[in-house]
Amino acid sequence: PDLDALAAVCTTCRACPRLVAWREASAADPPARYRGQTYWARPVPGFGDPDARVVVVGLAPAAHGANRTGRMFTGDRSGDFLFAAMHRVGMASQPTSTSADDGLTLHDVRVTAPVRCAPPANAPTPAERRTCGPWLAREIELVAPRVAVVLGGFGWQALLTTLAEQGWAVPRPRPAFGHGVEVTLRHTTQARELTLLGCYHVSQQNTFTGRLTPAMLDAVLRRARDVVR
Ligand code: DU
Ligand code: SF4
Repeated sequence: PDLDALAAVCTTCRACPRLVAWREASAADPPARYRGQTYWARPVPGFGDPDARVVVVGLAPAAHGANRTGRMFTGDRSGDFLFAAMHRVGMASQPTSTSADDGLTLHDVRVTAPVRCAPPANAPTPAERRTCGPWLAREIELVAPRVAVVLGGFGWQALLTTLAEQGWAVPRPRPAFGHGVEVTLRHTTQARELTLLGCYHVSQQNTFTGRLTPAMLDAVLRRARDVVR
């Protein structure tokens, strides 16, 4: 219920003028294959199990993916790669994620992003990252995950900033992002631990070139499950 309320408020946000313009401009100019579809064209909230012990932190909605379907990683190639892996390791009820009403459920996992509106060139500005930070912070607080699988350096930096602000002891200098990097943080006042697992982003740039293979992603997801076990 709290997460539903958070999603309801989040989806009305218009705090970043450039991204509000881009999410709407993308909706107004779909590629041929999506012509005639009604785009979501709003902030995209987190999706999945409200009690998840594992969160997957991406970057931002894709203009013609989540910005179209209204669900994280849904309706684009990145999501195809991610949800197929989640299904192989038993985290997702089906291998595909095509629309918000396709029946997909996630088990013990939630997918979210540090920036919730589609940015031009998949590149939010530092200011946009800061502006959107409280939405991620609130979601992390409500879900209280044990593990965060962080897809790419942008999400890594954004999450560490959020966690530091929430009272987690983040080492200085900050641990650098890398595929396979594993860092366990302690909270300064609560008896909690959170393990961050770095993973190359599931974008086509990485998956088409073989920089991130299905086996590599499966291994990170399996490691996430081992940590919570
Ligand atoms: O309304 P709801 O049953 O809380 O589910 C909202 C949304 O989250 C629905 O699309 C299924 C998904 N979900 C999930 O993926 N995994 C869960 O354990 C519970 C809900
Ligand atoms: Fe609001 Fe985040 Fe979208 Fe900016 S990116 S308008 S802060 S939801």
